[in-house]
Amino acid sequence: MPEGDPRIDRGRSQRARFAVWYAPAAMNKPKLTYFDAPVSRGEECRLALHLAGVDFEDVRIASAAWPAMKEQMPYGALPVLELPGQPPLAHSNAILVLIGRRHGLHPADDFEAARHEGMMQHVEDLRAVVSPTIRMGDAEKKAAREALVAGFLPAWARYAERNISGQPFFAGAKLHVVDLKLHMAVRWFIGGKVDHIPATIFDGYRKLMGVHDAVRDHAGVKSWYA
Ligand SMILES: N[C@@H](CCC(=O)N[C@@H](CS)C(=O)NCC(=O)O)C(=O)O
Repeated sequence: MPEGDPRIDRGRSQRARFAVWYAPAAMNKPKLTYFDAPVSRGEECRLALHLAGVDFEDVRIASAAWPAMKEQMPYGALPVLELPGQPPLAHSNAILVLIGRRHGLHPADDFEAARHEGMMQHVEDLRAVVSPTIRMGDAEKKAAREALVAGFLPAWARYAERNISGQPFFAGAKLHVVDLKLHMAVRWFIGGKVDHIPATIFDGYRKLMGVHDAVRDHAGVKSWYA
């Protein structure tokens, strides 16, 4: 095939470039790598794969093993999805959108898809603000989280609420990957395990809590935890 021929295997040349830092292992089924905890970005990707009916290898990394692996990851973080014959894919939203597109869990309409992706970014914005408080000492953490309770978190929930267009899920009767992401974000706080943030923080946001509850009660989600 001549260079520039549309039939050229662009995937192959892309994989060759990745091979500089990533040596693909022989694999015959998708592999999702994340930390050994049923939370956050990794768990929402596991749930998406499970709901999509994908038979995947669920690789769980112990914290102690992570420093030695970090540089091997595309962006030095997890989750990472590996598909047979492809370079590893990082960033939870990219992973979720790919799974969603391939398995009917993300809108086919491009504008509606972008609207879902906007909400998925809104969840990432929340994580970017709250996650740094995890590593703070007690006094600093208390002050930072009390400030979040007074300002950022209610504002975040208000913006989420105003953009949820359907019921019980983000866009109506059907669950999409955005719902998994919203569920995981809300679940983080309402379990009452985040010090200095009341478990009731999102109580006044009916649609947001509705998405959380509808995902929790979804048969496919229940079967993942069964
Ligand atoms: N934008 C990335 C963020 C990934 C990220 O920060 N992952 C965390 C775990 S949720 C991580 O790998 N932390 C360990 C580290 O950064 O060394 C995504 O959406 O996946």
